[in-house]
Amino acid sequence: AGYPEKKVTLYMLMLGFFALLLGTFFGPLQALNYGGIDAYPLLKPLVQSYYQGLTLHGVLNAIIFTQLFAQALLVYLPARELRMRPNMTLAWISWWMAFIGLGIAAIPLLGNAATVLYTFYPPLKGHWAFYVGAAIFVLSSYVSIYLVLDLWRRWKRANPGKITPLVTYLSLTHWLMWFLASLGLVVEVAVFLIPWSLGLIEGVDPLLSRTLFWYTGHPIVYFWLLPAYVVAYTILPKVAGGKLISDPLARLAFLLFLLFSVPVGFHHQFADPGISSGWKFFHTVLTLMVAVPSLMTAFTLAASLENAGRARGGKGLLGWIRALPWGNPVFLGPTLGLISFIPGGAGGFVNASFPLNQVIHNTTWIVGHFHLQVATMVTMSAMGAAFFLIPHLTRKPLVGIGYARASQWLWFIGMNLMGFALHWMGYLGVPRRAHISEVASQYQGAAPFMALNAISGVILFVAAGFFFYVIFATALQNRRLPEAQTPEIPFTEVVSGPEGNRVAQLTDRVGFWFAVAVILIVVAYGLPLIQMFTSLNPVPGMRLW
Ligand code: HAS
Repeated sequence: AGYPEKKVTLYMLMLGFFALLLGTFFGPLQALNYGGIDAYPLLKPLVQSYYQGLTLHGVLNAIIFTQLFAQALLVYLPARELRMRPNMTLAWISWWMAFIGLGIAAIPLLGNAATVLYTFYPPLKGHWAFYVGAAIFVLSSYVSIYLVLDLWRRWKRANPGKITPLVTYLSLTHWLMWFLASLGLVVEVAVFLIPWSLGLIEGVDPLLSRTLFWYTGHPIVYFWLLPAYVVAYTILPKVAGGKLISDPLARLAFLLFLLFSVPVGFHHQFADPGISSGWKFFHTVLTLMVAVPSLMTAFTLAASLENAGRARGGKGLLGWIRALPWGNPVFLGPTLGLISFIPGGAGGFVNASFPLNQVIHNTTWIVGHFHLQVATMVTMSAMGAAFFLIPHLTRKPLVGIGYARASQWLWFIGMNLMGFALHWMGYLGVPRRAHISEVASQYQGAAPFMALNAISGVILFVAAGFFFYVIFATALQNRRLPEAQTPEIPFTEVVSGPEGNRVAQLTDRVGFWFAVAVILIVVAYGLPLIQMFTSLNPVPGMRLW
């Protein structure tokens, strides 16, 4: 009763998982399509086409679920850590904006009037209600940004000179990064797509729209990733039975994300004419920079897990791995996610390299990449978090721990098989986003991988069934523990803390680093955008500008 913010957090979380439930439903249909089986006619008249299903799948899973998870987790955790209450009126306003925005966007999506895929590239045009709903939904995240900024400022005022506590620091940098990152999408939708879909302007420039989209579209993947990293850095080591090795390294990784997440979008546009090779190369270099904090994360987390395994009595070179709590679903989600993130990240380097990208661009390779990244790493971390968050928020103990465990192993196996199959199919030239079922057999050599992809779709269907059973049965049961037995949030302790640490002190100058991030963006995007807006140099060439 003493924590009204629990309710709004639960509502955010459950709305997100509800979106994931609907969106996930289409995944196996997508996988079957590549296996040569078109199941979409069975859904008529509810769903008209493969492309409508794909749009629902992408929007609900990648855009809606991920944002709601961030809004639930990264407002609540800092509030808990600082022992402060977020502004409750605004917290509810953010939930209502998300809910109403989603509702408005859902009407054209379900009515097949916004079958524009989750990237909604012009000249594909959706109904105006889709863009307006999406805008309201995204703007609700601005309220979350304000909530965390406000918590942090109040805490700083009460604790002058002290270093921001870890979870709050990580959440704050995540939200500041998102503020900078989201501006491209906001401009694209508000200035171009809404007026265009209402008939107020005649047309839009596809290159400019794609550039604005990818300005947001790459950092958005870190907006999805960082909540999972917060779970991995600040919860997982404790759940594993150990401590986080280094608090300052975690801060440094998030600071690098603030600096380097945004100015990289051209790596999605290597194949676009109208952007010079020089700028594409510049963004390639920055893309490799933004992989550095993930490589640091791999080191810090592997060392922290080793610390945990040894604390649990694990011996020898690899014995510590066996000693980890492989039966605990809260551990399984983020850990299996991280393991999948290794091949996913390696594939990212292939994507980012200018020449190699030509081989795999617009093939199912990309789909394999992001299913390991967002559908495995991010989603499994959210699932693991749900297994402790829902009992914590509701005082209702987890129902069906065996199903919870099985859901994580099956999700991991299904996604990795699928990731493998999709990468290989892409390498053989199978296009992504293709209603391919009737001609699937014509792709020489791809048949075994297509079959594997379809099988993994079925495994994932079972995994999803188990997972949603656990969380909805937990949340909807009548049993409630007494107040005194409320499960605590397993915040981790650290081996080396921020006190007296120069790196931690430097990273805490948040205003300064925010300004540096702005400068980097202006350098990486300023001139190309001015050129596009003014059409001064529409011809691609080798020169930088
Ligand atoms: Fe990506 C396309 C490059 C990361 C998502 N990416 C996409 C798309 C999505 C996406 C959705 O350069 C498709 C968009 C569309 O529809 O067109 N991506 C990268 C690079 C990285 C990367 C270099 N991507 C992500 C993340 C995503 C995501 C994260 C979602 C959350 N991506 C690209 C490029 C394209 C692209 C091109 C465009 C391609 C094209 O042609 O269209 C890097 O940030 C990856 C760094 C990751 C690592 C891995 C570190 C490993 C860790 C785990 C350690 C494990 C431990 C466990 C500790 C370096 C941290 C140990 C456990 C024990 C038990 C021992």
